[in-house]
Amino acid sequence: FVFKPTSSLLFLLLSISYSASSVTSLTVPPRGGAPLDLTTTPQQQTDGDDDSLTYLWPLPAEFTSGGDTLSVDPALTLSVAGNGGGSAILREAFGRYRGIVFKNTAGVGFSFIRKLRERLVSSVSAFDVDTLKITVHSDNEELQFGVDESYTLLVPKAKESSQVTIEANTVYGALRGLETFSQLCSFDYTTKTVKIYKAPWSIQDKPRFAYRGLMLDTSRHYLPIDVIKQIIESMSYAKLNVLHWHIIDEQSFPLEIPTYPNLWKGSYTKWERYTVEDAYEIVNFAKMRGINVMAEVDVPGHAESWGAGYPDLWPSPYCREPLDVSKNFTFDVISGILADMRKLFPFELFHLGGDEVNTDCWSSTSHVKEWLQSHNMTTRDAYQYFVLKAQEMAVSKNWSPVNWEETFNTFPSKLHPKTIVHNWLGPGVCPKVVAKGFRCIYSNQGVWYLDHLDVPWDEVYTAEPLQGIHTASEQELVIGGEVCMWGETADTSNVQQTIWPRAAAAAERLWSQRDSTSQNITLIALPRLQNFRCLLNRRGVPAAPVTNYYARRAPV
Ligand code: CP6
Repeated sequence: FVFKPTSSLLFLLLSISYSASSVTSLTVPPRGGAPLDLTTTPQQQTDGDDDSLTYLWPLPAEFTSGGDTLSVDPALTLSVAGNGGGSAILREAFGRYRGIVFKNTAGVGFSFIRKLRERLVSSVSAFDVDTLKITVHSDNEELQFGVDESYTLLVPKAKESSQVTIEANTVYGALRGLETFSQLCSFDYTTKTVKIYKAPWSIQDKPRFAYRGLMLDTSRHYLPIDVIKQIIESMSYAKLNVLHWHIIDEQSFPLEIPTYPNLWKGSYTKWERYTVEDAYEIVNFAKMRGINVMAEVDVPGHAESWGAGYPDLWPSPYCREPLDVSKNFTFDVISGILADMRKLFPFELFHLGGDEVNTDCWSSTSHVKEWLQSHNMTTRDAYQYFVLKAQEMAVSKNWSPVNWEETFNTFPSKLHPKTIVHNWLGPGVCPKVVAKGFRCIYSNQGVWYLDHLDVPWDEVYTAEPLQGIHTASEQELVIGGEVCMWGETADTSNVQQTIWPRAAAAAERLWSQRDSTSQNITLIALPRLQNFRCLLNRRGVPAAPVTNYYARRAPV
């Protein structure tokens, strides 16, 4: 006797298992027409009049798609190949993405479903796709600046193969491919299965810029480790790859520095501070997601909090900023901080600040004034002296120094040749920086400062880091851009809503090819950004609405 299950018995079993999932309806009005269901793809829409609309964010460099719909096995198996196939980074990422893609099919162990299926249906798969094969050519897991993040993602035609393939040179390219794969997978609330629409897919992808950053400020408001981790996780959804950690500023010094243990007396409270282990955990968490952490020690301005533990760093108790340029002790402390931080931050870029330096305390404090006179320096000379000395320390530790643009604006020819200039004062400086042969990061405050709540998504999106730079050799010196989340008005309660979705607008500008982000953005970008914002919400990230309701109606 051979037990032959009917399909209705199998269906009954499965529907019992899936009954716990909830149904969510997400709709957005398209160009004056009927509501567009964003849980599906345009191919499924009855009015599907625009095949080019694809819900991927950021858009891949090159892709083609077809008209097939595939179901994906919730027991999707990972199969690896290549020298880097054994990577723990890859294996853990697959586990995370399986959790995301099959979130709504959860409640039943994956292996249980697989075994059930294999027992009952023998060799015939109930799903079109049951394997994700990932080939990683290199086993080098160093996450350095400019690491190869390219990948190829192939989804087969229906009935042609049950395997989706990702091929990448590095494990970090494979991570980007996994994210794209997860965005191709949609949960179908009717059948309670995961589907890939518009197969076959052929995607060849790589970033336009190597540096795609988000800055977090943990000095004005402390951010708990878990919140920082959530933000890092969400950065990987948008393919951002640098967390610029503005750890310290004048308001608080929350990081433990073993060589100068009194420094974190400048933290707000003993609960609002990071141990060395905390920092290590953040760096490692980011690395597992292909994200580098660039730490910042902002000198000589924005450093008043250092004096809570070492008041000698202040010119005087009555005049506390910038750091006292006249004392060797100041540079001993900076050197100690950098030595401790070098062990924590393997990224080859390190931010030394240098912004908004008001030297009044130097000229008004008698011992500093005397020092300036005896060294025949103006306050401007002393600012240059300080910045260059800090740069030398960072370079000697094998870092490329990054400085806010004031350093370039004040003494452009004196900066260390390895310097990367970080723009913020309007759009104009990167053309000048690259003309002088320095590298540049674009963060024009008019559009990429996220605490400027009045800047709408489309102004973030259309900001162009290469604006005004016309030769290929100069364009190459713009390594990318960064959105900045300053902390004066943001803490745990609102920081993610302030970052997202506008950081995603910048993320596509930085990842996708320039021509694909120069289309009619209301048609090509807005519906996908609306969808990406919903994706963030579905993944548990509290991203704010993209626009007010009426503004999201496209022109009729
Ligand atoms: N803190 C530090 C800040 C700012 C900068 N540096 C800042 C300045 C102006 C605006 C927003 C932020 N809060 N350390 C400038 C780089 Cl509008």
